[in-house]
Amino acid sequence: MTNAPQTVFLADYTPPAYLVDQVALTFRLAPTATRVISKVNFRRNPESNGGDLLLDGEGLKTISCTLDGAKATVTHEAGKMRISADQLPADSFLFEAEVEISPATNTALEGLYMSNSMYCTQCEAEGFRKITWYPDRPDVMAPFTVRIESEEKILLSNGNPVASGDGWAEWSDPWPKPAYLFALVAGNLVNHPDQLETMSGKKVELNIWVRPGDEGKCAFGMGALKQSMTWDEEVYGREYDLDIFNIVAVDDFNMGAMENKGLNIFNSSAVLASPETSTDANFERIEAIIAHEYFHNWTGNRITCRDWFQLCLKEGLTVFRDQQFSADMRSAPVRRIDDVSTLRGRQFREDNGPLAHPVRPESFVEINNFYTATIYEKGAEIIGMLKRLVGDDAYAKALNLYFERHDGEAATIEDWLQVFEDSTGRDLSQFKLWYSQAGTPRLTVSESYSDGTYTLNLRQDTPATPGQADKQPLVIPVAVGLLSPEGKELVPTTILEMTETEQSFDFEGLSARPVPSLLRGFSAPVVLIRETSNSERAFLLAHDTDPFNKWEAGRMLAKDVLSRMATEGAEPAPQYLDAMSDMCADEALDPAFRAHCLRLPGQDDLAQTLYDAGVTPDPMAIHSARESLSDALAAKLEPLLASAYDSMISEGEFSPDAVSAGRRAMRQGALSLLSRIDGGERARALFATADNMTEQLGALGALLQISQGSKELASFYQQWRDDRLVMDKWFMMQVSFAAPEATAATAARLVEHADFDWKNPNRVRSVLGALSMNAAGFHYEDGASYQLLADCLIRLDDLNPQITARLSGAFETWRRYDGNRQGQMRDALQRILAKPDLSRDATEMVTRLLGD
Ligand code: B3K
Ligand code: ZN
Repeated sequence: MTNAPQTVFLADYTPPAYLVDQVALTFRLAPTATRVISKVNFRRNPESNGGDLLLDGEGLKTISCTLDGAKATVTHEAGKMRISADQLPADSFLFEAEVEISPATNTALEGLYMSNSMYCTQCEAEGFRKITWYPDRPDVMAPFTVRIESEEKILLSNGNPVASGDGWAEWSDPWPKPAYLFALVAGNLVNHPDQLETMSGKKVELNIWVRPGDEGKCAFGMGALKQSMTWDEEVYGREYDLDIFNIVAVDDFNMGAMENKGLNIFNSSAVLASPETSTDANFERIEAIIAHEYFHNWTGNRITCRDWFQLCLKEGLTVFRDQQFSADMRSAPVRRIDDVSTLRGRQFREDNGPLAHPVRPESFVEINNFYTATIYEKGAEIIGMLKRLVGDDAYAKALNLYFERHDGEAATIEDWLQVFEDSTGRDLSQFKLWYSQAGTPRLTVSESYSDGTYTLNLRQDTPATPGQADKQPLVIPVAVGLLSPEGKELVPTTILEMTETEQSFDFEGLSARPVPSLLRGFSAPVVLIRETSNSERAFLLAHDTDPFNKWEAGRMLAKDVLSRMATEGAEPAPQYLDAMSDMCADEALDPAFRAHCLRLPGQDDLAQTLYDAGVTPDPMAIHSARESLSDALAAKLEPLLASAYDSMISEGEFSPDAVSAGRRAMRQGALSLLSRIDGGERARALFATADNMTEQLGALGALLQISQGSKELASFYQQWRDDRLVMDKWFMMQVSFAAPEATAATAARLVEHADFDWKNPNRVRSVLGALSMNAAGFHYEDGASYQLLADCLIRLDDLNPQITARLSGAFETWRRYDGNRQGQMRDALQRILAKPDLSRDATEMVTRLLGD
């Protein structure tokens, strides 16, 4: 059985026995019978003793297989082909194979597959083995040449175009790369062309390839690409290294996008944009993903990972780089707030549940299950901490050394840290624990003040996680500033470097007891615990000079108020409402920032906080508390909101820039609250006149949230039924805004809708992803959502294991809840596990979710 779970361990890593000098591939494309002819020049790895040649392959129909032209005798074992050492002609030899594959029936969207009659590939992590026999591991790097034979109009692969004729094209990629970066696209495509001159004066041809009809949605993405290329030159000194850079938009894609060398393949949702069809959030996400994939050219492609355990080497660093880019393009404080919110919402949740794993895991069954918030987001936070500890100049120096030393290599976390040790002289052995120790550290703070000296006492502990009972103290950079009781900055931001379990830090010569602003800019991915008062929080919301902590103070205040409302039936606290009123009225604050402050902490954030405090969270009580507090905010802030709604109106042509988007965000925040008072009058008017998706969808959401908008929903459908990406929004909105008791039924109805498509990951996510994110609806006590999700995942698993496994993460918080809900979620998981032939992906996830 090919799916028998086999665990791979980091400790078992051995270098490849054979390296590859050159690969030549020929593709004769046909929907159900594509021929792949490969010529691979192997050479024994001088660092290994040789031995048998082992090649990876999955679902291949092998037509022929030769060694230096002679038929090879092969044996097969668990997804591998073995050619015994005695058949291998010499230290270097040519392996040739011809195989047949069926892209049209490949619904897993891994390997070569078809999307809307177009051929495309996805090879990371281990998809190349579904294309042909090859050492499918990232430490085998080689230059590739590719010949595509097909009647399709446009034929693309990695590298530079070499030659083409009627029904064929040849590409050559001079840069050695692992197989996971291979890509091929063939289809009826049109391009949005442009070009860019690089820092050394080289002209690079740029293209975004789309289906006919989508040409008008490429300009924004192209702009983002050019900005990314220039930014990487200016900030990291990295220049692009081929004559051409192609991006292709694909409708059926398992994730956001893929950084294949010179041929990035994008989920159409992550590249196509227009004011009429995309929201401000879409524009921002597209800009970030284009940058992310482009930045991989150096952090991922030129320097890749030795093995998949090192995934954070490229992903953590590339996320960190795209976050820096977005901060430079937009408002840095608002970007930081968003990044931390994502981290807390996804990574903290993961780190506190059954799926917790180190940023560099030590074992896996299915590597696709490890493209997680921990590896991406916590991986990026580790880089941020490193930069904070060594300083900006030392960081820049270390990065230069990294590029110089490891260009063209498949590297490890040890290599990465060595570069920092060598260039700064710092010992990073304790810091390295961040890579191996899972779990979110708790940083408990107490303080004292006497005779002008203020002392901060810090204690760190990291809770046990699966397989890791005992934790060691980490290096934690704690950025601290002190404010005077009048709200003046007494001590500017200072980094306290914590290395022990308990440590104290003194600040001397103060004239009065200061108010501390701790963990400024969220200087480390930890949970801060400190006894404080809501007056102090309101004070910091009003006076903190650190924008992140200013926002954080408002969030903590809201969380305290909501917790009391959810558990003690408390009333909305006037203190919170007053603080919000002052904040909202402060015209000196960026509208985007104000919009962020107005948003209430999420349902899941509150559930985790209550759980941490030893209270079993009641999703319905949290939901009611959030509703009541929103009503109270609306009532208290009405005049301010009404004037913001009127004054933040955009004039002139729509522009997706950060300032315009910030004004729209504030206006939307106001609209959403005001609808609770005006019965949806403003929202209906806006919906009727909006000429951009941000406002149209915002108005629809404002109506749905007060259980109105059915007429608007119907007209939205009529207007957009032919636009797949907008229809995803139509599906998603209905589930996201469904009332708790109606959520499961809404989702159940939508998966039966004529426009629902089980084979399209975006459409599946728009219903099932939204179902799991509507926390009150997902956890509604009848358990209907749990059952529906289990039914859907059982159905989806045969089509797309990766998406099935990912969506099963909806159950990761099951242990937080009461016995009834726990039992229902456990039953749902067990039912999935019992499905005959459950994929390896889903088996691993569900097993981990259930735990021991
Ligand atoms: N490297 C890809 C992710 C591949 C996921 C494989 N299951 C996209 C990215 O991180 O840029
Ligand atoms: Zn990435």
